[in-house]
Amino acid sequence: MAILRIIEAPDPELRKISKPVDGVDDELRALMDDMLATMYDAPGIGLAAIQVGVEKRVIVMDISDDDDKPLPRYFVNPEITWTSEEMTTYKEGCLSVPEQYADIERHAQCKVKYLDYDGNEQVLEADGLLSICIQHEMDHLEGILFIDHLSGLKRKMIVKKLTKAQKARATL
Ligand code: GNR
Ligand code: NI
Repeated sequence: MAILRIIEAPDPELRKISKPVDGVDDELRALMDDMLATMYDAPGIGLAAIQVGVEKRVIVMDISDDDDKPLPRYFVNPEITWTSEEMTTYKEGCLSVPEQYADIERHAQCKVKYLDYDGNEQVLEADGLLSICIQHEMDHLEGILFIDHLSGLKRKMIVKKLTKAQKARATL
């Protein structure tokens, strides 16, 4: 297993629309293993393949509490088939937008259809943090970041901070 480099905004790679995969084979499972290791190492609760530079509709996730045993989840070619009218707001962060957090409004519940680690079709009804995280990761597959849900000014301030931090690191 390998820890992969996580791409950070404003890298244009993050704006790509990820492509469906043909099916789940050993090569894709190896990618999902590396993504999960990268996510745990970061640490984060979700990771989309495009965040490690792979343009595939693949997501890994684990929202279990640190004290509980790990509960890795794998979503291949996920599709949201239903969202609730009820909305919810949560302070989100993103491994590709380091150290920036903002309240984001999303659907409180959603249903998602996907292939699991073994390539079997699954449907999942999610609420709470799971529902939020699924919508956050689905956005990545469309090249959308959580900061895109903010007003122009708030977004610009965050992008400015990121660019400044990157420049500071580059001159070290
Ligand atoms: O680790 C993460 N935490 C998080 C918190 C609130 C809402 C969404 C997330 S996902 C994020 C990891 C990440 O960037 N996934 O794309
Ligand atoms: Ni993210």
